[in-house]
Order: sequence, then structure tokens, then C-alpha cells
Amino acid sequence: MTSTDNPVRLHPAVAPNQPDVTPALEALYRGFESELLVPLWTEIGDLMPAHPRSRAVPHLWKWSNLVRLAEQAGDLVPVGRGGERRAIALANPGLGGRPFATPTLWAAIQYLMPGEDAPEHRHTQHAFRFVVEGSGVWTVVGGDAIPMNRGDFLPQAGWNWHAHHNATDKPMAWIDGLDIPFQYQSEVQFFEFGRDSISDPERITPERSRSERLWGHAGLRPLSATTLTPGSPLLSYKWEFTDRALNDQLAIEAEGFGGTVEPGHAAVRYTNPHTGGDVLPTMRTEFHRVVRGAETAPVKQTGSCVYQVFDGSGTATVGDRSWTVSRGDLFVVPSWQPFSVKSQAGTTDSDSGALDLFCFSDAPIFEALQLDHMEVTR
Ligand code: GTQ
Ligand code: FE2
Repeated sequence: MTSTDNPVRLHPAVAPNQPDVTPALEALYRGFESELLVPLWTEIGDLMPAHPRSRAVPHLWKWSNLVRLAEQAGDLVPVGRGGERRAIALANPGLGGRPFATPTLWAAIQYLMPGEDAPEHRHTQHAFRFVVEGSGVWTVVGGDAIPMNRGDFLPQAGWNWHAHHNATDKPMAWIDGLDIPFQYQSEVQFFEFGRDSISDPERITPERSRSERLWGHAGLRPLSATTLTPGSPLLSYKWEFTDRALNDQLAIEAEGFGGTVEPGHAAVRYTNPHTGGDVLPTMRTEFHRVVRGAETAPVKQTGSCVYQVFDGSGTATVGDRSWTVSRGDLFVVPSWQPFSVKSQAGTTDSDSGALDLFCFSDAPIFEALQLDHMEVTR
């Protein structure tokens, strides 16, 4: 083998004080290679940068395109055992075509036709559903049927049996968030098939799930609950409560008593009513409302997140990218890239006048490992 077949990789720009390339040095590098060894000094700039340099890039997916393709999949691709779900994932252009929105997070549009069932299964991956439009699907988690309506957030911690069924005569789309990429890269995931279809007593369509009746009363913990399970025992956070919490924050701000995170910016985090912590072990979920004309301070954080516009329109800026965004659009914020939004009227606007944003991140992972860092760049 000659040295042109096997060019010596030296990075003088990131590794100063390198010796001259001599036949002896080239032989040393070939020795490393044949013993599957790599020296630190040629890699250090890539392995240990001064700050996070994400391979994931800022990217925007328009909701109209996602829905159009999901509808086509509804006509062409059945849902059933094996493929499990008619879910179509965002693939970050920086992550080699893999179905990863970020290095840790999966984000997908899922679509269920009238009368269809998605079969039961369970996996260690933590998951949630968020509904930007439509209704008519019930997700059945551990035998508890939970309705899905616009603005509802439904967490589902890993290893719970779950299936979905569309009980109406209309198709429905929603988004799924999971920690699939994190568990895949870390090689820690398990999966099991359940029953092929939902039993009839479960194919019910209650307005409120058992979990909501037990856990959905703010500040009141049922004393029957003695064991702490992974993830939130509350399986739906209904839109009515989220909306009211945000409106109340803005009203308190208008009365001169604070209440918001910054002027014109109300925000809530979905929390586990049993612990007060995040709803899922690996994912944090929040809802932000930015009033028309207001702008958020640019923030950089370690870890990545995905946003979905729930209502309103405006401009989202992530690193060196900036987009006009409106209802349903999804975009990613890679690690340590500054993020801000400005709430503005769109061209075809008939909304409440605020920019409403749902978001999820991998923050609990990095908080647990004390790798969470944040900088407000204004
Ligand atoms: O609905 O159970 O988007 O297992 C990816 C994996 C949805 C689900 C996804 C899943 C599901
Ligand atoms: Fe699943």
C-alpha cells in the first residue's frame, strides 16, 4: 500500500506543532491504522470543539406539504402489523437521510383513515402526541382510551402498551415526538408486539380518560396513587387548560404584576402532576404564546428541540436561517444555535393575533447529566 492510497490525515489548522511528514511518520500513521488506532491530535478539533457544533441544521417543514403527503400515504399504504404506524418522520438534512429531526429527537406526522386501527405494541422509547388540527382518534394506553382534539398534548412513557383507533368517518393527522434517535444511537431500546387489534371494551370513545379523571385536577393528587411510574400518569393535557393558563399570564402582565417570561411572551411547561418534573424521562414539552408584535430574546441552549406552530404567524430565526412560519409548520433548533421568534400578521391570517408555539426538547437528558447550558444573547 502506498501513501497515496492511504493519505495521512494531518490537520495543521487544528493541530499546530505537527512534525514534518517523513517516511517514518507516514509509517507510524499506517501502523495506527492497521491496529485500529487513532491519535487524538489529528481529531481534537472535531471531537472537542470550543462549543457544540451540531451536525443537524436548522430546517423548516411546511405543514401543507406534510398533510398532502400523509393523505397520499393514507390512500396507498395500509396500516397494520409489521409497519405498525402510518408515521412519516422529519429527516434533518444534516443527519445523512436518517429519520432523525435532531440527533436525539424523532418528529413525525401520523395519519389514520376512518375506522382504522393502529395495532398494539410497546417500546422503551418515550413518546407523545400533539394535535394541531382534527379530532376523532382515541389513543389507548394501557387499556385507557384517550380522546385527541386540537391543542391536546398526550404523553406516553416508554413500555406502556398502546394502540390508536379512528372512531369517525374522517381521516386524522397529528404529530408524534419520540426519543427514537437517542435510544438508537445509545443502543438501549426494546420493542414488543401486542394484540393485533383493540378489544371491543377498549374501542370506546369517552370524552375523558380514566387518567384525566384521576390526575387532571390541578393541585390535587389522588391518594389511591401510591407507586411512582416512569413518566406522567396524566395521559392528556387538554387545550382548554393550556389556553387559559397562557391567557391568564398575559392578563396578569397587563395588570402590571409580571406573570410572563418576558414582555408579551407567556409560556408553560407540561409537568408530571406526581413529581412536578418533566412529563417524560427524556423529553421536555412546552407551549409558548407570543403576542402580535412581540419578539423573544435570542437564546442558545445545549441539546436540540423541535417547534410546531399551533396558531398565528411570524418569523422564526435559528442560527443563520430565518423563515416565515404559520399554522402547523415544524422546524428544528440544533444544539447551541441562537433561536428567537417574532409574532407578526401573516398574509392569510384569521387567527387570534398571537403566535402560539408547541415545542419539545431533549433537556431532561442533559439536565440529569449536568450538561445543560444556556445563554441569552441580548
Ligand atoms: O404511534 O406508536 O411516530 O411507535 C413512531 C413510533 C409513532 C406510535 C411514531 C411509534 C409510534
Ligand atoms: Fe408506538
